This record gives sequence, C-alpha cells and structure tokens, in this order.
Amino acid sequence: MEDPEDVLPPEEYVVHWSFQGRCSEEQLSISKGERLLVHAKVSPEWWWAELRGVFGYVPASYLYQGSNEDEEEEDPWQDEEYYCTYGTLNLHLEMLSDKSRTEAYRRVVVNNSASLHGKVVMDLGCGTGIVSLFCAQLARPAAVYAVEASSMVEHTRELVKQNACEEVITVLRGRAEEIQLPERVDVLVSEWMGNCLLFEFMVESVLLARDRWLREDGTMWPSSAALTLVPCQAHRYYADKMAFWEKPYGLDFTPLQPLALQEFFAKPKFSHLMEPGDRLASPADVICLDMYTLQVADLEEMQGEFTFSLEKSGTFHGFTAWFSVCFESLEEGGPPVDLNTGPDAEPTHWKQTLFMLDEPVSVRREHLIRGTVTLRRNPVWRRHLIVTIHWEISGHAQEEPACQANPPPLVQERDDGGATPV
Ligand code: GJV
Repeated sequence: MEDPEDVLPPEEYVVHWSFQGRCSEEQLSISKGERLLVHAKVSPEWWWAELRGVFGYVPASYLYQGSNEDEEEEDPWQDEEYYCTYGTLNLHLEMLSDKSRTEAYRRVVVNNSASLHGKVVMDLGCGTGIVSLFCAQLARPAAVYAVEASSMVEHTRELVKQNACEEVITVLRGRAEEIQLPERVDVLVSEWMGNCLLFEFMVESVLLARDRWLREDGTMWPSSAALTLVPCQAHRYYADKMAFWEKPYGLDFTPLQPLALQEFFAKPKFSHLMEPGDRLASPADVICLDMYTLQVADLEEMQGEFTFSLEKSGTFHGFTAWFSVCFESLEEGGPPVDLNTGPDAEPTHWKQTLFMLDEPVSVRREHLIRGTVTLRRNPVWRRHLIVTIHWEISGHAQEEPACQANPPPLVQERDDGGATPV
C-alpha cells in the first residue's frame, strides 16, 4: 500500500458469508450482503479491503464480484420464505401462547373499549386474527380491516365466522403495501416487532400503511418503541461455548477456540434469558422510535449512545439487548399500556439477545463503559439487521467492535424445524 504506483484501482466485491475479523490481526468484520472495495490481493487467501472508510484484511473466499446474477434472481425481501413460515401454525402458536405479548394487546383493547366505539381499525399482519377478534368482541368499532399476506388468512376468515365477528371484521388477503381499503382508518394496530426490535423489518410495512391509510389524527399501536442495552456477565454461555475447549477429556482443544469465536460469538445469541444477577449496570434505552414520525429511510441506519456506570465488579462478557413498546391511550391522559421484553418482565417468546465480546474483560464497580450501538439494515437482504457495538472502559479505548452481528435467516432463527434455511 506504501507505493501508489503498485496500487490498482479498487474493485467492488460483495460479502458472501459473514466473517468476524480480529482487530489484533488487522482484519475487518464483514456481513453477508455488504459491499466493499478490494485494494490489494495480498495473497490467495487474504485481501486488503476497505469497508466504509476502514481498511483491513478479509478472507478472499468470503467475497464475490459485485454484478452477480444470482443476486438479481433472489428476492431481497425473501417474501416467499417469509410468508411461508407464517402459513403454518408453528409461529402462530408461539406468538399466541406468549401471554405477555397477547395479553398486552388485549389490555390495549379493553382499556380503550369505550373510545374504540365507532372507530375504524386496521390490523396489519393479523395472523390468526386475534387482535381483530379482541377489538370486535371487547369493543364496538365500526369496522376492522384484518390484513394478512400468508395463507393462514384463509383460516382467519373461518375463525372470524366461527366467533360471529364477520359483521365487523373484514379479512383481506395480501401484502399491506398492496391491498386497498374502502376508507382510511382511525387506528393502525400491528405486532411487527422482531428480535432486537427491528429484525424482519416488518416495521417498514407498518410505516407505509400509516402514510397511506391512517387518518391525520389517527392512532398508532404501538405508538413508540425502545431498544434497551446492558453490559452483562454470561458465565454459563462462555463456559459452554468457549472454555469448554480448554481441556475436554483431559485434552488440549484450544486450537478450536478461534473457530468457536466465529461460530458462537460472531452472531448474537437469540433466545437468551438473562438472569437478574448477570447485569453489571442499570439498563439504558439506546434507541427510541416514535411511530408517528419515524420514516422508512431512517431504518437504514440508527445509532444510539450509552454510558454505563458499573454497579458491581465481575466479568464483562457482553451486552444484552431487548425492546419495549408503548401503546398510548385513545383518551387524553388515559393510562398507556407497556409491553416489555426485558429480564425483569414476564418472559416473552422474544426473550433477550446476547452480544458476546471476543474476550471477557474483568471489570470493577467504579468503571464506566461508554460507546455506541449502530443498527444497520443489510443493504441486500432487507429483512436483516447488522448490529455493531463500539465500547471503551473508563476511557481506555477498545478499537475493536464488541460484536458485529448479522442475525441468521429468519427460519433458522425461529427454530422452525421443518423450514429450509434461506
Ligand atoms: N402485509 C401483510 N401481512 C404481513 C406483512 C405485510 N406487509 N408483514 C408481515 N405480515 N412481530 N415480527 C404478517 C405475517 O404473515 C405474519 O402472519 C404476521 O404478519 C407477523 C406477525 C409477527 N411478526 C413479528
């Protein structure tokens, strides 16, 4: 790189597989779908590349040249797989049996039953129709438009009939972006939240529907959302996935630890249940969304900052993240309803998300952990999210991102046994 004469024009490549780089070896962390510039093909295995202004080595075999035809053939929304997974009962059972979630939506309807009288409601992504049925049975809205794109919708129609709600509920099959409603709505309700709040990016459909179908003074349910973070210990997970290789059956398997790092710590651990004693500080909201003002373009990249003042000494293994949403009342000054998926609330099917550091750090009570968290939408796979956390302790800079994570494809993540990974 020293002699500009040797430098060829950089070539654009696309990341085929995510890779967690080691800062100590000047490697970059790259996520599937990202585009980067290759400046020098230093060896057959390692190339010198640039990603958003940062230089480092990347494994050559993880890249492919930009104009790949496969990419054009594949739907960046992966809608076929996405709606297919909602066409069977598995996920609906998981969501419906999540009492905190489902009862939060019921409470919203019950608390607002008087104000819902005569109102027009859109239930976006109604699934089996539970929220629409709550509205029809517990309040007296003028109309409920239940919109659902998966094939489950045919059963939803039947459930609406079976529960004698067909006068009020109109079930519409199709993507919310494409369906036509006969009128604008007073309330847009949806359960769109994914892991780490945004994964799946169903929120985009909600924002587009808001701009198209919600009346000027209409209500969004949920009305706001927040992502919360806390530095934490994770002794058990660390022992199971990393320390394990130190002496299994009396043998030294430590050469497998870099592989373990890549396999278990480079991606976030979904479905983590953080134990109350594992937190090192008080949790903080790092990103807050106002569902009235949020724009689709804002979803491309969001950044939050944090300063945690450690409340106890221990081992800093990573960060745990979760979200909460708030449903404002239709009445002025009426009580809002909160749905919190954090470790202090009733567990939900989302559980929490754990981001492991490359290496644990011993920390003391008086330490500060400061940094930023960036949620970047995958530029190719539009339902995917890349989370990068930069942090430092008490002013000693750690150059390395704590964890750069590209959640696995939906079907894997949902532990949906029968589905083929995307
Ligand atoms: N239009 C219609 N139905 C949708 C859409 C859309 N744009 N997006 C998702 N759904 N909280 N992460 C449906 C999907 O088929 C499923 O039944 C439900 O909404 C997802 C709800 C839970 N997912 C989530």
